[in-house]
Amino acid sequence: MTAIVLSPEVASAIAERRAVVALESTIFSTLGLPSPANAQALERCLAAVRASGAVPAVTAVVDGLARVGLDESEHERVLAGSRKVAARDLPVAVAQGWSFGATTVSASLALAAKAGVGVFATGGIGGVHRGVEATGDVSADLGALAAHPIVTVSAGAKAFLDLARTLEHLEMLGVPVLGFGTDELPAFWMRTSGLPLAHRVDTPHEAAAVATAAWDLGHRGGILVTVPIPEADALPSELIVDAIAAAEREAARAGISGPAVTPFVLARVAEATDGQSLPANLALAEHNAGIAAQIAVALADVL
Ligand code: PSU
Ligand code: MN
Repeated sequence: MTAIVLSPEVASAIAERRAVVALESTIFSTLGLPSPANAQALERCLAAVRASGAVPAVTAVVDGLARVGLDESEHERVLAGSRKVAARDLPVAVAQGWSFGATTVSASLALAAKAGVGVFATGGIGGVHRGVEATGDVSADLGALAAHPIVTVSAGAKAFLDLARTLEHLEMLGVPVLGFGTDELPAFWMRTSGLPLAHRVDTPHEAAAVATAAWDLGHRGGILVTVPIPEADALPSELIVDAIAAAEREAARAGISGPAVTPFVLARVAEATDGQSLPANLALAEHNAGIAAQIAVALADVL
């Protein structure tokens, strides 16, 4: 039988009901951030989780095994990784023994749920892509948020998505979306999107309380906690809006579609902003990891 392999540290933390935060690996692979930003992002996220008193658990497929919690040498393989594993790919990657697969939010949530991890952090979730009327492109991340009982912490969804439709889709799926210290959906590199959220919390304990209420009430899925990028790291919207428009025109011209869209647009936005998008991306990922750890600690107290 194929099982998920937990690192010894993650296994004992779960057994002892200590706080654990799962982290996806796509953002730290070559698909998410260019080197050396990816290594810096990984290091800062791991440190942020530990600084707030939780154990980090990076998810990935390594040598055909579904893994939750990696050691140093395996972190190196994440940084070099270039094969994307979303939820639909996960069983194939394991059955066919892929040497390495970087798990997206959807695959990471599946692994974290199976391992018994209750909190997950990422930069920005995938969502409904612009032009969905023609392409039908909706990230598997949304269905995974609804399917697994996990608190996901993100800076909203990536700003090149159709954020209004992404929110509608989450509503349809019954996923509670909370603004963390905000009344608006954050837009990844920017603190606001202009889209009001139905619900707000201001502390990790309040977020944990919503999660426990959801699960007590029989909610089978997760909740999404959306955290604005720290003020000092946010990018001006003019810069980002223009960079996204240029990236999208290029993606259309180059005929990019499917799973290649997100890595392509992220890379082009980094170029178009002269690399200014990268420190922002790092800062928001680190910030989310720390908030996720605080929520995991709060959950460990009440569960
Ligand atoms: N956010 C980032 N960098 C990333 C991603 C999100 O800042 O690399 C990745 C995540 O792994 C997310 C995936 O799950 O993009 C969504 O891809 P798609 O749009 O193909 O579903
Ligand atoms: Mn897609």
